Amino acid sequence: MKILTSTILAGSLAALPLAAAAADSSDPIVIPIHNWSSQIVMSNVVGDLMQELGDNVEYVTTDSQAVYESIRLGDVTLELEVWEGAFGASFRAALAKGGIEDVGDHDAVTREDWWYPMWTKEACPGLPDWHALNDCAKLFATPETGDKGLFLDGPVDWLKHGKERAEALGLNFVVKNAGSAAALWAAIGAAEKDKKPVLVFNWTPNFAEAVWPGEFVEFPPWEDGCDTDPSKGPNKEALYDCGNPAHGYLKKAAWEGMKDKWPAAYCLLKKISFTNAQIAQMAKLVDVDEMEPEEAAVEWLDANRDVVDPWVEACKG
Ligand code: TMO
Repeated sequence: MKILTSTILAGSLAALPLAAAAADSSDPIVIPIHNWSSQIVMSNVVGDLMQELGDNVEYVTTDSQAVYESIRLGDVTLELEVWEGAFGASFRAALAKGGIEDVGDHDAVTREDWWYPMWTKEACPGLPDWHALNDCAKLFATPETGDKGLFLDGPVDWLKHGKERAEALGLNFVVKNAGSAAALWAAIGAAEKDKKPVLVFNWTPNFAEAVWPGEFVEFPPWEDGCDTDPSKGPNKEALYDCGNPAHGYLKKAAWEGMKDKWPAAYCLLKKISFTNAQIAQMAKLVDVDEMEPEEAAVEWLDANRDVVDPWVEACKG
């Protein structure tokens, strides 16, 4: 009798893992696409891998701040590039409300801030210290900015608070938002011919670092709360008087329901971790080699099967 019971028990236990390892839902995994190249290529790379796992995938173009609310509500399934500088605040706000999950960090270390190509420093040798900016402001002037310098910030949805920062630190600069990432590269390219000083928003990892050696302006270092507590940073009455984090994270995020609805794809998302070099390469295939993002993803995957195959193998149902 005892033997019989344990046999039945062992049999039912053995059957459990099979029952528990439910297949991924056939509903499409919704992957958001934003307005910078590495994110678009990476989203296609990971979407292709999820299809290799048998999943259906759908891409939607979304605002890069509003996406965190969409993930929380389950309308979008995941986000592959949560940059601390640009999206930390929106991500934290969504986490606090619930429904979204931190799925861990990429290996990559990120920075997003005011940046110049190296020839700029010949005209303004006090850089990268931000204190040098005001003495050099006229070097960055354009017909529209008069005596003030021009800082070309990123597109508005990256929420860099450039205007607030210029104000908080008393910078003699006009801050304009670029309409697209391409407008930033065009501004650097136009300045390159005559080695004209130029100050634009840039980030790493990116293709740009291999094309134009350059540096970030060293602003007062980021302190947690610099965007919510005026007492942080050197100006005790203003927010945004700090640089963005100089060693920022790059995270992955998911809707909380993803792990149960698409366990294999979730397993893959957890394992994914790209390096600075891998992400810069994704951007280069589009911004330098002028491939379409979908082709760039296929090309990148072909060259990096050794990186991704162990993740896919480990997550196959
Ligand atoms: C969000 N970005 C990486 C372009 O700064």
